[in-house]
Amino acid sequence: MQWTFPTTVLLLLLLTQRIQANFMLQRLSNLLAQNTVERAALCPPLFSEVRGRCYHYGSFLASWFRAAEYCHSMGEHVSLACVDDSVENWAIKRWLLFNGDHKTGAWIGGSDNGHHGIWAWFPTGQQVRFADWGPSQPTGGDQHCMYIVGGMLGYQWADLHCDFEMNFICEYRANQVTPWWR
Ligand SMILES: [Ca+2]
Repeated sequence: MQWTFPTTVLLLLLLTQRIQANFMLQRLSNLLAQNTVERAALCPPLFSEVRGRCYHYGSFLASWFRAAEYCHSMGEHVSLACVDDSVENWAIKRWLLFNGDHKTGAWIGGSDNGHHGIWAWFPTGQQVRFADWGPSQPTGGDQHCMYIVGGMLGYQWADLHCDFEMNFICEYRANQVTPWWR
């Protein structure tokens, strides 16, 4: 094979990108490992460590607001769970599959109360960026509270009337984020 100039440049470019990607992956996995160790040690009693975060499964039925109040009563920095990204979403789904009640859903911290159609995480005020709405969800209308659908429906998200009573998920330190600005 003739090593023409463009071929050599292309090969060098590919090689550089591969080295960079490997380096970034290594750094990311180091960071995740560090984070997991640090946070795991910080889970308070009654909370389960799930991929470096701490959750409590509220196994009695409550409205969304009552569930939020119960989470707050568990201590400082505890609120309804906020699902920040697909990694956390998958971790929670898997955890629910083994630890949740399949006959009911689980409230989480998303709501469009008072700003209909704009979903935000109530514990943090951050708008919902990553989302995992189930088919035809959110319904809208007078359904303003977010939950993870239970059973065999894939644990995707849906909205429902906030006064419906179901199980819920509290998260420790869900609200430790950068303050948002309008
Ligand atoms: Ca709905």
